[in-house]
Amino acid sequence: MPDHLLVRAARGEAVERPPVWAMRQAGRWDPEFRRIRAGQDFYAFNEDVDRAAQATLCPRRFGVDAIILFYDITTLPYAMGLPFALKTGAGPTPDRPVRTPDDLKRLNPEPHPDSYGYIRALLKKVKAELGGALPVIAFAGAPFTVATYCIGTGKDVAATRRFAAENPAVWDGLLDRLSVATVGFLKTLIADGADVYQLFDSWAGMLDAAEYEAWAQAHHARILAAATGVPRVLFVKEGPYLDRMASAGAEVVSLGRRHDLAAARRAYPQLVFQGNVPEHVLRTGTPADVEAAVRECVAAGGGTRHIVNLNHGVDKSTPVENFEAYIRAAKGG
Ligand code: 1CP
Repeated sequence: MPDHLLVRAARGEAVERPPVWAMRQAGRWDPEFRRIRAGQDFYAFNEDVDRAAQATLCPRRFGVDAIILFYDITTLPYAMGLPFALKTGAGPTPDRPVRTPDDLKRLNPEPHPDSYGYIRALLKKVKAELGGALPVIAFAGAPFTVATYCIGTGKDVAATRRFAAENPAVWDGLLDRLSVATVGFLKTLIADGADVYQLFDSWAGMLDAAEYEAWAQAHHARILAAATGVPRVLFVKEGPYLDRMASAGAEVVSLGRRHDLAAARRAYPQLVFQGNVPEHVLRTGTPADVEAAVRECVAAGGGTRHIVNLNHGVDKSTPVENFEAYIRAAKGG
């Protein structure tokens, strides 16, 4: 079986057209996903491998060029010993947020692969069902973004800063443990056959340059240096520090709207860029608006060293016909 379009593009090879997928493609914007998910507790649903596989494969019917596994960035700290519940409006919330050195000690930096055995089983099942037709993307949250959920602050960066200032040893220890665990987790999924992985540092784009260096960049570099063997994508939601992202060690950098795709390609010819169709056009525009935005992106992407994606995840209010237009236009239809 020849290598997948997405894998070839991620390696920088000449391709017939740029591949397309979307962050958060398996999600609540899709009525089929909502039907399968049917209000069950998020983490219990995820451990039900048959149904999690159905959720993972939902976007296949739209013609995407890759399938991202259905789990969450909090799945790993859950396996490390920190249970979460998904609360409406608040996102993943730990039953007992990490506060003290003792809380930290309860987080196992080397969880046994059986503790996330349902993710490994999901990967195996999804690969079997795809029969090689599409590549499978595994992912992890980067330590900074995952740590914000472990301490219970999420995207409230002011509250995260306060926690780090008041509990520097717990904060640094938490980032460290998450880094170690993330490397082990990704290496396991690579050995199990994941074709690509993406590291999501969604909230690190709100950090100042010094914080970014210590809390984001250092950990990206460490993880990307250790978990190798497949193409790697680094995503920071509207990340401002392109130069740092470009030197973290990932072959592919996911680009937001604050950067110009054609200019980024000229500045970093050795990299592959992913992005950067504006998510809000899918959420609020017409199918014709979406097609125009995709065509503009494909032109700026120059045909190679480009993976079509959004600047961030598909919003839950996105109309299905706009997602269809997104894929159709990326494929030149
Ligand atoms: O009921 C549901 O189904 C809840 C929605 C949901 C979904 C579909 C959550 C809760 N997690 C997921 C799965 C998920 N999460 C995937 C796999 C599916 C896919 O991408 O198609 C991925 C890659 C994630 C990653 C994730 N979770 C990120 C990074 C990406 C991003 O959007 O920036 C983050 C920040 C989270 C946290 C999270 N998980 C869920 C919620 C509601 C949130 C909070 C997000 C926020 O506050 O914006």
